[in-house]
Amino acid sequence: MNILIISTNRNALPVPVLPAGACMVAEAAERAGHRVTLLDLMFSRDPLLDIRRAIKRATYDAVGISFRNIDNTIMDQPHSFINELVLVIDEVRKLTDAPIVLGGSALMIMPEEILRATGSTCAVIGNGEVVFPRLVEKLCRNEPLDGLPGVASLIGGNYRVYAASYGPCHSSTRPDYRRWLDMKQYTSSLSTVPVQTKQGCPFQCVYCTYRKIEGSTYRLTEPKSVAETTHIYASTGLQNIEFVDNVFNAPYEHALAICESIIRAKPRARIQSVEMNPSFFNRPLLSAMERAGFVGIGLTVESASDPVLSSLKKGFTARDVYKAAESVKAHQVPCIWIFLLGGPGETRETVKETLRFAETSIRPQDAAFFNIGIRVYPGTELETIARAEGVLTAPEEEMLSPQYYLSPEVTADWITLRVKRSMQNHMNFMDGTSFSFRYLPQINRLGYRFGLKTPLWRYTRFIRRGLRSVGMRV
Ligand code: B12
Repeated sequence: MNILIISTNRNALPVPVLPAGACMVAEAAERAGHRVTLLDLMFSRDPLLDIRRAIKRATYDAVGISFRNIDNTIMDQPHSFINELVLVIDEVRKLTDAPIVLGGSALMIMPEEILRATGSTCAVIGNGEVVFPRLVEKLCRNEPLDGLPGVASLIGGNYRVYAASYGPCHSSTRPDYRRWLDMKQYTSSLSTVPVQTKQGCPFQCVYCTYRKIEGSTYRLTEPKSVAETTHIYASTGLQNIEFVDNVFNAPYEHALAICESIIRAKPRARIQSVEMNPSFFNRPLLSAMERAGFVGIGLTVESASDPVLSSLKKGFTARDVYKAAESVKAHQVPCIWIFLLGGPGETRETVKETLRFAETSIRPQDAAFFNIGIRVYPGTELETIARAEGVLTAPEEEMLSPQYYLSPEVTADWITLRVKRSMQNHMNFMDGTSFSFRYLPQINRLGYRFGLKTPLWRYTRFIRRGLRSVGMRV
């Protein structure tokens, strides 16, 4: 069969990300004997024209659509990507009768709402590379989809989902990105090459969608295979690798074993992971990470205040956050600290507590990112809390448009003011406005041209100073 896969993500903030999932699905469909074309819209100047050209070039039996982001999750500058998706699907439908299958992380968060919003009938929940090849066979033979795990359908207004299909971790398949994507564009935008060392997330954070996307039990990739993948990418010129796990350092032993395998394999890779949990974080792990070639890490702590950490169900305490800072200080590797202010239980006092931590414990050469307000997704515990507190009144079907939780004890203006005040004295601090700063793509490209290496957030204090010297209020 002849299959077209379209990766719809065009968001270049804070950096363009490679459509790893779409590439994996494309390769899996090819292994199943199909002919596959992948159209990546990331750098397209005219996406609808490119779609028209691609579809006129061949007759397709099925079209897969990859949808990564519903919105940018930045409360004071919200941007939804749903309309772009609707335009893409409408265009495809005008040009071909081939069945359309939706997939991607955003799709899995709100499959029914997205099927309804786009007038589509079929989507994949779980590992696309396992489900998609089976699904297209059935679609093309006009067989009923009943009972196919990992398929959601909306037929005659009735939504049905057959149990999600979470297969074994797929990172042993390593997409040949150079074959599918314009890697020159990604490299010169300082994008990193995504690699998953595991799937599944057993943590219970009240706001999170990861369990919905990847399931709640770990499927670990063999450390040796992760090291091999890293080696293969690095030796073909793709040195900037990012481990895109939900949490890289849990299970702790797995993270350690990966570092040890990489140390043995000696790839010339520059590795990052910005999803680390302070509970499983110590100096032996950091030493191993440094020896393995980590050039940037991120601690997603969200808060440094116990009442907030407890109501977010983060599973660690402010003491763990302070301890993690001590470990970071004893090492060289640059670290970005990620905070989420305004969650349940947040008060002026708890915000001050978190900012006090950031101001006193984060090294000037590191960075901090403060997000204000938490995107609420249907089915999460945060949705229940938000409804009980009267913070959220929109019905579930309207939650595709960005809905945010903010603790009734604080206002967005007050938190923003406090964060901005802190940013005045700490040039290495950023807020949502910095992350959605519209010149970021140009800054990334300029950085690349001047030979700067990713992660660019290492240079936050210099970039902010530079931009302020030309009158920008960043
Ligand atoms: C790592 C990560 C990042 C890294 C990416 C680094 C990199 N080099 O790729 C960074 C930190 C840069 C990042 C940034 C952002 N991220 Co992010 N990120 C993730 C995370 C944790 C993993 C993504 C990943 O690579 N997965 C591995 C790949 C292989 O999986 P996949 O792409 O989902 O593909 C599988 C399936 O989706 C499916 N599939 C995919 N395509 C297709 C197509 C078809 C046809 C089919 C059938 C199936 C299918 O099969 C694939 C293989 O199994 C996810 C959460 C998650 N667990 O998914 C959030 C997530 C995708 N991010 C999210 C967001 C919001 C963002 C930002 C907008 C945040 C911000 N304000 O800046 C930016 C956007 C960046 C951009 N340019 O688009 C949200 C999106 C939800 C939403 N609200 O829209 C998520 C889901 C997290 C969340 N909040 O719930 N992110």
